[in-house]
Amino acid sequence: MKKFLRAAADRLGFQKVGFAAPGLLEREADHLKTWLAEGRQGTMDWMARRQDERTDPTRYYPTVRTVVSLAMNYYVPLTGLAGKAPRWSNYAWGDDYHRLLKQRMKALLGEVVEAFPGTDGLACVDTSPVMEKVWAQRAGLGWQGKHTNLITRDYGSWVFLGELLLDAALEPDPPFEEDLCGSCTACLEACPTGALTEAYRIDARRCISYLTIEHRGAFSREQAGWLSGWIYGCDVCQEVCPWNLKFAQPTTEFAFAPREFITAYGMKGWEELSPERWDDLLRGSAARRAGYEGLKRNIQAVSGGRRHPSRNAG
Ligand code: B12
Ligand code: SF4
Ligand code: SF4
Repeated sequence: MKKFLRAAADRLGFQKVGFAAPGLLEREADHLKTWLAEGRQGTMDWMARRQDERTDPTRYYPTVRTVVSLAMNYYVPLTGLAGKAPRWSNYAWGDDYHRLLKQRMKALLGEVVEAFPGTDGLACVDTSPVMEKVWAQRAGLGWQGKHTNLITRDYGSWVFLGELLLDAALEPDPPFEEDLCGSCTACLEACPTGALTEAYRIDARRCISYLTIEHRGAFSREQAGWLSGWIYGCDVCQEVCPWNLKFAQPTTEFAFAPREFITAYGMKGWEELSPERWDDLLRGSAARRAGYEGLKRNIQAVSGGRRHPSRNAG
């Protein structure tokens, strides 16, 4: 079944696949608890819910016997755009990855069920209570870098993660035990807001990605000054990572190609965005997550031109 899954995942456009035995994530549950107790999740209240399920897939999907971890490369080499406002993160240039990965994983599950009758499973991408980076590391796909993202040796960190929770017990792959960050601290130094408070620890409340995508409500003056030109997401800590500089490979997934208006719109175009135009332009895009009001708020903060005074502006 592992061989079958590997071949089918490859055919469906996943670059990496690995297998891990489900169970309680003791150490990570402690980290999550501390993170929440410190309020680092900001307004993401959903991160505090279903903690028992998030830290143990057998609580979420009791029949799970194997976590199949999958990664898909989404990198589009357009970093020339970086550095100039308005900035838009690579992961949201094309079609919504949630939908694309879910469809592919459901197809993968369908193939397994057909080939191995009696097997069942569940496809998870991002929104399920599953600690995806942790499972990817356990399944041998890569390691969690100091910027907290999962880095692979062959594609860097520009990969989306998803899991198939399978009810069939398969031999686990060796976990990725090395930490290949070594003495590098490039991401910690480059983060414009100091959101990476220490290696491997993020304070989402200061993270531009959180502020522009997940934060609900208006910005305080201080928050508005932190965006450093980004109106949707932030890639600074990934752009400076030597593993990305050396190993990033262009995606072959057409659906992730940038929508032209995102790369072509200047600040003025964004400032004039109406709700109708927003609805039209961002149909099927992950960037709908912030809502029209959220995106307008981000645009206003960036066009105000304020930058965080005490840090590298990215
Ligand atoms: C919440 C969330 C966010 C939040 C918080 C980010 C975060 N690092 O948690 C915000 C909104 C800021 C965010 C931003 C982004 N996200 Co996000 N996010 C998630 C989500 C839903 C949950 C992550 C989580 O569990 N956080 C809880 C905290 C506690 O975990 P953590 O920071 O990873 O900390 C771990 C370790 O660092 C360590 N740790 C913590 N404290 C300590 C202390 C010590 C001493 C040590 C040694 C270790 C340690 O333990 C923790 C548990 O393993 C996942 C999807 C999922 N279901 O898993 C996507 C996910 C992580 N996001 C993703 C992406 C793409 C992004 C962005 C790149 C998007 C963008 N361009 O704007 C940014 C990256 C920002 C960054 N530097 O992390 C991808 C990452 C893919 C990858 N290759 O890793 C995921 C996996 C979604 C997906 N399906 O692909 N995200
Ligand atoms: S996404 Fe941006 S703000 Fe968030 S930790 Fe990385 S560099 Fe810092
Ligand atoms: S920039 Fe350096 S420290 Fe940060 S994740 Fe990449 S290799 Fe690790």
